[in-house]
Amino acid sequence: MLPIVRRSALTQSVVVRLGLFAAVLALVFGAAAAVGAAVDPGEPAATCEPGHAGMGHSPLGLSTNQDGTTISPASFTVAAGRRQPLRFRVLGEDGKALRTGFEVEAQRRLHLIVVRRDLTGYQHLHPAMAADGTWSVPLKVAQPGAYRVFADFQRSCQKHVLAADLLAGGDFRPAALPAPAPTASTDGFDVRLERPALHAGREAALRFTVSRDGRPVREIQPYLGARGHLVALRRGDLAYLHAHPEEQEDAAGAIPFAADFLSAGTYRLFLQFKIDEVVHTAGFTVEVAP
Ligand SMILES: [Cu+2]
Repeated sequence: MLPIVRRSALTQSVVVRLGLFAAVLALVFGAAAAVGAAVDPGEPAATCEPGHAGMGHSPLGLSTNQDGTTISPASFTVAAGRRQPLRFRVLGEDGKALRTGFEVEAQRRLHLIVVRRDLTGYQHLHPAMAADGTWSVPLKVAQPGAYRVFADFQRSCQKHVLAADLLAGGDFRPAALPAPAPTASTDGFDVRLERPALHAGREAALRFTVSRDGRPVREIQPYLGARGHLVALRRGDLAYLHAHPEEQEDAAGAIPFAADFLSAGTYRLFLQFKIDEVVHTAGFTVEVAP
């Protein structure tokens, strides 16, 4: 069900997967009962063939439209430094707003990623949809610049990533992309990325471990039904890769992913993980060789 970045265990039997799926559903609905509206109750989770949705070899997130759907923001500008509603619709082939058919994936019907085009200011939001099909979410971009907004959703087991630019006027000072490094620090945590050399089109295991003051942190809470959430964006065009790990536990407390980078280039990885009810984001730059 993941397009480009995906778990390696594709050989797992469908029976085992369905068992896991049922267990996850039970967790999801149990959690939903406990915390009310935290889990999107909209469309039922789709029972897609593993690895089916969006499996393909064209990059996602480079266009406002894909497979008959189009993102239509209410505005293409935003004021930096102020929280304001971001509104958009997803239009179907007839130009009308789609109101149904958004399948729950990673506990939500739609995931919204916002990042400035220099790959700073990453945000992961979950808009709500009104009855007329308008999605909205409060958004604050800290600094002026050109931002990219990605609407990530699944319809008919097909991954869609529609993207549009959102411009924040002012004194834009692009940041230099950090050099590749095996560790990143965020909110007092140190995150280490272990990986082999990365090559275009070749699956590679990515393994993240979290520590604080030199000691491993194993109390990583589920976030969107998984141990972590990972988005990779390609420098230059912000092509979009996305994954959720399938495994709930790793013997060493790590957060494992498998990534299949489509093409050579420089990518920025944004790992999100949850500890003590707070979601943290760590960024990594990686080079992918041909
Ligand atoms: Cu999300």
